Amino acid sequence: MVQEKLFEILDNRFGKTLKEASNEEIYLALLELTKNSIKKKGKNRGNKKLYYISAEFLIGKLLSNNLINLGLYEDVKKILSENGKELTEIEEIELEPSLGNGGLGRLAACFLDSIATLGLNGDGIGLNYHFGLFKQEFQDNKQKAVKNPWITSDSWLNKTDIKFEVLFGGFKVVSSLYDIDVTGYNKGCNKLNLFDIDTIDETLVKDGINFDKEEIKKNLTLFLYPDDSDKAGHLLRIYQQYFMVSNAAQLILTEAEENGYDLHKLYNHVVIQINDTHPSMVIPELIRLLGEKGIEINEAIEIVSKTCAYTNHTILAEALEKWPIEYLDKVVPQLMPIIRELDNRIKLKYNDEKVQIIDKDSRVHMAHMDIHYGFSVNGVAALHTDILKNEELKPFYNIYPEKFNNKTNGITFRRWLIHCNNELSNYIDELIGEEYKLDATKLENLLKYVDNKEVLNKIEEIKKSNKIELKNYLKKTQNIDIDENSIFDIQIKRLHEYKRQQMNVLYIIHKYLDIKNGNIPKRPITMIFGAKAAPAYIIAQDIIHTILCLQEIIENDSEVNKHLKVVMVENYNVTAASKLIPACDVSEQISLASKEASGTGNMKFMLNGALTLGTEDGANVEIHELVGDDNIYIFGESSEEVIEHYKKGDYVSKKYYEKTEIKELVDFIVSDEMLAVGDEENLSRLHKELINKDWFMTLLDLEDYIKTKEKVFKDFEDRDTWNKKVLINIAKAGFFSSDRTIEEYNKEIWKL
Ligand code: 26V
Repeated sequence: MVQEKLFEILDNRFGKTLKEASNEEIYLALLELTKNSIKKKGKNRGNKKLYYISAEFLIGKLLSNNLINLGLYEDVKKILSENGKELTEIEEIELEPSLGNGGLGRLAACFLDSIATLGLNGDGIGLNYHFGLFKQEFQDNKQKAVKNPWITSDSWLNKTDIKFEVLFGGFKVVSSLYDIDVTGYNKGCNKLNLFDIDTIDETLVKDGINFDKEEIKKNLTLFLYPDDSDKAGHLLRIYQQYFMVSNAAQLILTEAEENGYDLHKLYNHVVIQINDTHPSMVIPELIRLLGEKGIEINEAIEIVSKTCAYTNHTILAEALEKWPIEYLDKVVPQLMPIIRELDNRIKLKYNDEKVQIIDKDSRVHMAHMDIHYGFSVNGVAALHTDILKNEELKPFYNIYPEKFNNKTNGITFRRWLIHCNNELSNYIDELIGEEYKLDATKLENLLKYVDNKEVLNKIEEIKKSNKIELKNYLKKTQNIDIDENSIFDIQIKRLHEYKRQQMNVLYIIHKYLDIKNGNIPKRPITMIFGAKAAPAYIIAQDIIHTILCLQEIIENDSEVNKHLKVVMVENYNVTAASKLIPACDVSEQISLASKEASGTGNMKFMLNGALTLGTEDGANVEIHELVGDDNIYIFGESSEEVIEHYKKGDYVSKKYYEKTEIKELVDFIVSDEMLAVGDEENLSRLHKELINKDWFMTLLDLEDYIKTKEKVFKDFEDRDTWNKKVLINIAKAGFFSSDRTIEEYNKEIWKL
């Protein structure tokens, strides 16, 4: 069946057989075949619909995932290989959209997969950024950001004829709606709706990612998170956010009216999940639009409050959006009277400055609006939700204890096991059947093999073959050679000081100096990083520079390079993640306790049989509980201790720096070796930062980190015991299926 269809498309479009067709032609044919097969699948329906509004959807490439979800993957793979073609090579033709930044955007993509898989009626709403976040290149040991175009004439993107008008202060734009089909595994489809405008001018982008930020009609959807280090950048983000939510609100009301729903009872038919604060203006916008339809303000506020739910993804103060009234007055003057009214009601009721929407500096706290005027507030891991309740959002929790709830994040196993580690998932099928694909907790059936030497060896063999695949991938993409017999230790995530890549850097320096002193590790170690840094985040750029300099020094040191290798993967994205994760031995999850809301990479690594080296932070806490002390490596101060340090202001990095062992490592950053390959400005800025500030307490946990990591590497040598730990991690990963997370959202929040 599939074979005939594929042959037919190739013949009709290109007049070629599969054997004759190029990879590009095969990709286009598979795109058509997949889209046809999606059309035949029904759309998930229901009397109530979820709208998941998010500034980010980090969907990754879609071909293989859609094939898996449609049940065509194995057939297509086989047909291709019978004709001398490789699906993995066809996959390379597809461009990866970078419509997301990190965890928050990837979570939204996993959620769409699970919502569709569970047959739930729910669509995503976001923006169609032409150049996404940015593409990372390395030049002179530094990150260079360039545009990442991904929209091609034949793609997953469908243009609809839906258009809305969006009014900004002083001018109006007309939107166009595009959509991408979201295929559920075995079940019906949903949509990811992406709004855009037709007047975008891609030629505005000249050097790198710089463009004229004032020309809103031409630049509105060029980039995600355009550099917001200045006022024009902030204003552009508000334009984007309002454009997203005004379109969302209009789409929601249009669909409700088409379905004949009573707008007075909108909450019986619609639920809106506000993904972090970027879509928060949907609250005043919906109130405004209901007002235009003749619903008076008290009722409109009540309707909207029963319709909207908010997810918090971070406790970092700088990421909690507070927009100056002056900016909102300029961009969305029609919303300000409503926001003022919402704030007045709170000020009349509560005499506590901490819960006001508009503060004394005339800034609008978006999260505060969400909490007061939404019916649910959730954190993304148990510890994170506890911190929200007891620390960050405590005054709100005191007012609305019933609104607060936890939804521990999850990942879709279709992408993060079946696709990225097909060999392992096929082997798991053999061992315990396929039930786990729809009920992930069934992975626990693997536990009966914990002492089965044959199974453990096979799992080790699969890991080895994934390591070889990664080796080939890095050779091809970056011309870097790595040794598959070394330990692969991987830290991949956005670059941020709280995630403490710089602590890992200090470990590498420790190891480098140790090897120089003649302490040769039993087995070579490959330390792999992948991370993009926000272009305006200076210290993050400095950390990337430091990693790249270390990579160069170690590579060129013949005494050391046999035992230690540093690799910084260029342009870390979903595609790279799917090569890196299955090949990993040690998963670095080393954020300062209390700061990582959840993490989801930690779950992907666990599922693919890497052991976690981590702090008691985010979902690491839950991983620890699931696998037990023997199957994870935990170090560092607890979140309670860290929070105490912040309260007392008693962490002084200099005190730690003065210890000789630590001083030596920190000072290496500005050593002659480093200065010979690096830039003094960057290196000494990081050096000073660590000694004089170190806001995220790198030096606090450094010694414990080094000690624990040494134990990890030592334990790796006992292959049987290690493999047993690996198996236990895989078996216990079922809890982190996003199907479980979405079932909880639906049962406790959405009630679809
Ligand atoms: C905020 C800002 C504000 C400044 C401009 C750039 C920017 C970009 C993104 C954000 C939102 C950050 C929130 C976020 O990504 N949180 C992550 O969410 C994941 C999914 O819940 C979670 O696993 C990660 O721990 C959390 O950091």
